Amino acid sequence: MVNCYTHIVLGLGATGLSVVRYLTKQGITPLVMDSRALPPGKEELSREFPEVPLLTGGFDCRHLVQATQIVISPGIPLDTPEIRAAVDMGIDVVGDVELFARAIADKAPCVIGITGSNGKSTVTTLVGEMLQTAGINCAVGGNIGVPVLNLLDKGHEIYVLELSSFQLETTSSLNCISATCLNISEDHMDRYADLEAYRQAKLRLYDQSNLVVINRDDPLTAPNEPMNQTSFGLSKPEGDVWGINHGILVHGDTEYVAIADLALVGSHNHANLLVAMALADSVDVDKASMVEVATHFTGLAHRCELVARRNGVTYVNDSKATNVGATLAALNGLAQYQGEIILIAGGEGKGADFSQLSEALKNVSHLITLGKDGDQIAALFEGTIKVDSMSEAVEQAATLAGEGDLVLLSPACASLDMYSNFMARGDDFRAQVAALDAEVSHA
Ligand code: UMA
Ligand code: ADP
Repeated sequence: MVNCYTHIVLGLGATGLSVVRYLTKQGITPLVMDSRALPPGKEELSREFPEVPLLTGGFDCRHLVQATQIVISPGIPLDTPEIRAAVDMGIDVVGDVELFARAIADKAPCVIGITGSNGKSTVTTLVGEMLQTAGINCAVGGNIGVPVLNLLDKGHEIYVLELSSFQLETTSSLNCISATCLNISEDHMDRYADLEAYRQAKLRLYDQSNLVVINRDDPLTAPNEPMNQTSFGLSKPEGDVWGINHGILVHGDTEYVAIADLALVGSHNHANLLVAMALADSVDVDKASMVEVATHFTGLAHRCELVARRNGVTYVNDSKATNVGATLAALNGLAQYQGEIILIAGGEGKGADFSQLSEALKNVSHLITLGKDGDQIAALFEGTIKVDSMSEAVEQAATLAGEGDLVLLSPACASLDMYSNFMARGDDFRAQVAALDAEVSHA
């Protein structure tokens, strides 16, 4: 006979810890399980919650079958056999976002939800900044890095949430004021049967929103059936939707801000700004606040971030390009670049089909690959230089680059084969670029 726990938390990363904190606050002592031998939150759990038991190395079914609620972390697929069995038994299997949704269920709608394959963090941050500039007390969180349960009980009027397909799989009760699916391109193909299964996980957000903001330029973002909707796109708007007319971001006939005055560059960022404005508009943010942010926000770290100019060579860190779509956006954005482009790519491919990169690679003069699936990208480009480390990659790039050229780290892959996350990879790139200067000064 095993001890019986009504609540089980699966996964002990950032999410698992936030769930334990939330449940214990309500007087519930959950059991925590993680399939890893040494989950990242182990020390913090024993320090903060010594009374909460932790089982590692797998999910013990004897406990699972006795629970009334199982809260799973986004990194654990619903299809894991032990979880599937629990769902089939009728046990309430939810994610942290669903707990959050239930916790605010008696309030008026107060969530803006953002999903999509690329641009989520940028748009989430933009919306948060626009609301704050307009004097709305809002919280920003979710997949962007702050578990949603950590945002509760702090007196916020509006929650701006970045939501991943993983989180949406286990969420059904969010009652959003407005929500968007920014775009759909292949990602996480190691977890989904196909692109459509991944898309449907994302579109679950629409069923939980009073207004949906769809991307006119990406038919895959259209809802399964007509809804209360508006749209954004790079074309001139027809009617009361968001678009671009004669180089100006507009809402219907109303002009907001000229592209020439934006702090962000690249057409994908024009789209990001348009949808951010549409979402901010859904909570009555004034035009001046939107324009203020659009003209000052220069972008997040690790997303096409300029890290150095050295000997006339520009080094750009796009480590957050963890899928093919993001790298395509970076390369397409640089299509008019005058100098040579040296691309560093590769990492954990997550089952992606890299062939879509072939066309864009024609803009690249040299390709340097690294990581677990680097060879798959190397196969698309004649003369690829294969390396084993970031330091080698940056050294090779620096040797190849001349004045006016650009070295771009945009891996089209996740980082987990070599790093703890995309930030660590981007930081390594930056450090290796800085080390080039040290080498020169020692020479
Ligand atoms: N894992 C196991 N066994 C377990 C639990 C997790 O092997 O029992 C593995 C997962 O497969 C994954 C890793 O551990 O590789 C981390 O998973 P997790 O669920 O513990 O992650 P958290 O630390 O809780 O962070 C999660 C999100 N991570 C994932 O969805 C993988 C974070 O998004 C998010 O910021 C955080 O919750 C707060 O909401 C990160 C991410 O990579 C940035 N997201 C994916 C993406 O953006 O592409 C979806
Ligand atoms: P996410 O949170 O969805 O990963 P980010 O805003 O962090 O999105 O950006 C991730 C990557 O996608 C970066 O490489 C960035 O340059 C690129 N990107 C940003 N917005 C878009 C977009 N609308 N379409 C395609 N790529 C984009």
